[in-house]
Amino acid sequence: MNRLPDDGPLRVLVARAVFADIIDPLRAVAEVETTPDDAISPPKVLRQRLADKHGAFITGSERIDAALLDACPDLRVISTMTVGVDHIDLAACAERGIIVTHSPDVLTETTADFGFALLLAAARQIGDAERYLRAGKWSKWSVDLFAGADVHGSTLGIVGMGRIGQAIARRAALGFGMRVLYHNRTRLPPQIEAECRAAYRDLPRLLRESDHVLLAMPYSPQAHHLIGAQQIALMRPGATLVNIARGGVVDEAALAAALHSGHLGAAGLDVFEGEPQVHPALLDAPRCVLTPHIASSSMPTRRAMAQLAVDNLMAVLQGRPPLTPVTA
Ligand code: 8YV
Repeated sequence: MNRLPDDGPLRVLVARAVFADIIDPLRAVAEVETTPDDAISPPKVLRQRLADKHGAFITGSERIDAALLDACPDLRVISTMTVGVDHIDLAACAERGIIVTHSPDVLTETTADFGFALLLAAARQIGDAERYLRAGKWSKWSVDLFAGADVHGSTLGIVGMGRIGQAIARRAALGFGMRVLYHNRTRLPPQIEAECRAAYRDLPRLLRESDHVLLAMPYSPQAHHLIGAQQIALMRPGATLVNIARGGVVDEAALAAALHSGHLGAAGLDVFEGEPQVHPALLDAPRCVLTPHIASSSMPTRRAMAQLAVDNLMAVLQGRPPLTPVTA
């Protein structure tokens, strides 16, 4: 098991440029190597930078695998400023006694706001409409100009009913009078279902019964391309697909084809399989709102995520239990 040294300085890498005032207190407990240019270190460079470190502050852009860990014998704690941990090989960390922490809860409401914003923007074709106006194409009012789908009063199917899924369900049911269905690996206790006014469905049924489907589950190999051509075919003609989970959950070529063919009414995507590359067929798909992985990006929330990541790191480096460890 990797241990902290009894004497000698602790060393930490902050792998990206994050709020200096939040990072600075780390300097009281460790030597801190920062990344002022915000460059993403390629795997080999990340290995070199972490080779002599005891702690790492990372984001979703840094991939932590067994090969990297083998090059970092002193690493004791990895603190990621994300709720999702699919970029970290948790088993490899556990084998080496490396503690992994993440930043849940503080981003739940902001991310739910954004999921809802994407749903509204996609269903009401705000992206296409804005580009049309800016391109000088608006010459007259017409009866069906960007006539999209209604969100209020319709049926929302949420796939992944964790904290963020539940926060979206509350917005949908209480704010927009929607009927809410959900699918999750495990069914929620009845009182949470009642609180969220959400009814459980298996995935095929949820896809068949929903006007809008929103993906909010964690990524795992089992979730890879969970929504492919077959699943999209089950969705209602004119339905909306929103993805704030991870790009790999959706077969992007199949989704683009369903938008081009007109089977799907709209899509709202904040995450992509090859981020920051976007599948070219999505770039020119109609009725599709695309955003650069910003669902948690309000200033107060990004600061709270960074603060929690620092607090976790400090706790472990000072021999205290972490606030929000990742539990496998
Ligand atoms: C992050 C996210 O912004 O927390 C997550 O899992 O996907 C986003 O909130 C992103 O991963 C950057 O670190």
